[in-house]
Amino acid sequence: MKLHALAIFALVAFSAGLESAFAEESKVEKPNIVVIFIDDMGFADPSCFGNPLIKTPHIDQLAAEGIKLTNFYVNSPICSASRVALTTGQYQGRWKIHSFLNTRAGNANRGMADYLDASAPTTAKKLKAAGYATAHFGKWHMGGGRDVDDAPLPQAYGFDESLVSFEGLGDRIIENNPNAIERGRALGHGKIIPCERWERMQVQTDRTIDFIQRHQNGPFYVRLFPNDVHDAHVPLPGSADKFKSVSDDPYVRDFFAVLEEMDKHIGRVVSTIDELNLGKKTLILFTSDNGPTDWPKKYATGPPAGFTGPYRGRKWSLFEGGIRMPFIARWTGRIPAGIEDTTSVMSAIDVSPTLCRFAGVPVEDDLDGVNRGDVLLGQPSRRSKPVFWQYGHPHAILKGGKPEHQSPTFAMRDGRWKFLVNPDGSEAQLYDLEADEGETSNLLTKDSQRAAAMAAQVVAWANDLGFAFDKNARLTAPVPTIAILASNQLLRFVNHGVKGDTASLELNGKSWLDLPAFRAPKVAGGRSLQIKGIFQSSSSSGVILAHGGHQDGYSVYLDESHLCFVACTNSKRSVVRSSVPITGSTDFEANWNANGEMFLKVNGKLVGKAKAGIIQHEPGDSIQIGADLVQPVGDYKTPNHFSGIIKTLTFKYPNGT
Ligand SMILES: [Ca+2]
Repeated sequence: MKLHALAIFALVAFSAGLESAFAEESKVEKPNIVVIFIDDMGFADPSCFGNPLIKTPHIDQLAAEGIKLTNFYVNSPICSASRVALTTGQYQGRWKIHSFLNTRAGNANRGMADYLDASAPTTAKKLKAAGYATAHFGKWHMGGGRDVDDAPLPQAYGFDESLVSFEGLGDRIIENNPNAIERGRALGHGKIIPCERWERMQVQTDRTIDFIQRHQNGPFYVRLFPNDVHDAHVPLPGSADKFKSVSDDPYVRDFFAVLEEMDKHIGRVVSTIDELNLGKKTLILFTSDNGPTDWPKKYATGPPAGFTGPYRGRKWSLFEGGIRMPFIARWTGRIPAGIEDTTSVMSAIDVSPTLCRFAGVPVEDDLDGVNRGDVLLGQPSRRSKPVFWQYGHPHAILKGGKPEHQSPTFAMRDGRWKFLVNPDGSEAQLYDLEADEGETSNLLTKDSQRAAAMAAQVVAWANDLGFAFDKNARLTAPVPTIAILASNQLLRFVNHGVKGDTASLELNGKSWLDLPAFRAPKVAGGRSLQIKGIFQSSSSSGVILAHGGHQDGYSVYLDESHLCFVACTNSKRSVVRSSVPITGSTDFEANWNANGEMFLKVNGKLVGKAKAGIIQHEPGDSIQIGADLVQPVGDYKTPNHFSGIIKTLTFKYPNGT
């Protein structure tokens, strides 16, 4: 009797299983798919996500006809890396694209590939195999351009048609100036179409519309990846004037004009779909690749353009403003119109498996992303796995232009919890995003057990991806820092007792600033270096700054009132020393160029030079201001503290990364 009941139960369960499998099979609709991926658009740039100053009526209309997700994340706060994750459904670290793709040397220096390996899984390959017509129009930045001429064309990743821009190969639009066109032509592989910056989105949208019209019988998969709204913002001359009443800053007005133009072209794509009566057959996704720009120099004239709403951080940050993006999905009749999901976490790596499931295409087991189709169709759910991020040393040193925007290297989101930490355990931060969306209240010490458990998960993920992480590191909360300008970014030095601020550092003979090695810009291999500042010392000796030791490193220091610039290359020490003693407030500039020559200027005059050669290995340890710790670079004893004032200290790495 018992057996019989079980058998019936099994039979019922089996047929129910069959039924649901059948139902699932019959549900496959092979929708057309349009993916719009804006460049550097902030969470609150579309007015439907909170733009406080201007309207984006076409994006708003799209949102009103579909679903808005407010917990959608890209997998990197920078272009190339974010694009690889979206394209493959895998964390970009698996393909060694951790930051933006640069020149060959720039990629090699950061341990990065020159392009996405053509064997990577892509949505386009899978949809093409299932009968979709496929195309990519717009910014590529997954290989090709600059001096990289051997990257595969978009066709190698499953796209029948493509038109890219300067960061890609194949037919491409190139900025309309002779040098850019010449550089583009030199790479070969495709037709060069000269184009003004303000015309790019028009051209990219025209191609998208043409493709949709030609393939209206479907199914089609088309990606529109505009170069807008990345800076520099160059709108059609005169078109920004209308924003004079909105902003006094011409730079912000230009951004608004570019944003408005972008919005208009989104409207053209959606109208095309509706005019062809394809709304019920077409899934449209709209989002951005990372947060809005955050160059330190922009803060000199006002805040940089682009809005992140309530979120902390911008581009180059793993705080929410760098990675949480406005997301809209529209599929007329399938996605309820005008709804908003404020709880379900979805990530860019989920897009590929989600689209493939809608298209009835098998999804590999080794994708990091998960199918979030139900969420898009209006059924909120918890993501089955946490989302992880890595952005920073040694692959990327670009960080935000405000100290509080700069995040640790690793991050993790699991349900309502966000955890961030550096590979040495420093700057550990735990936030409850439901209670604290601005990431202001660090719960590390209040909920240390949760933090430790999340740290263990980050370590396991880092191991899986091949990132270095000290699993025995003690988690420590952020400590006070002082930011020093280095080329186009702020380097955040840990403050050990220094008074004052970025503009004027007061050192008392015991205090110093320390830039952890994982934040230190690289100098090996002939990267040029320039250090400038003004100092007034209250003693005759002391280190102004030092990086490294007697094997490889450099320092600027006072020795018996003579200013010295020393470099050690492969244990050979070269010293440039001012012949005249230094008194009072003194301007200095220390240069070490790519040919290995050192120059020291005092009060604008060259006081000495030397041929030091080139460092072959990174100094390895931290950069110190006001001391030389661990191993001395110069002929002095550690720590050789400086006492006095150092003003407007800046670093430049003219050909660094
Ligand atoms: Ca970008």
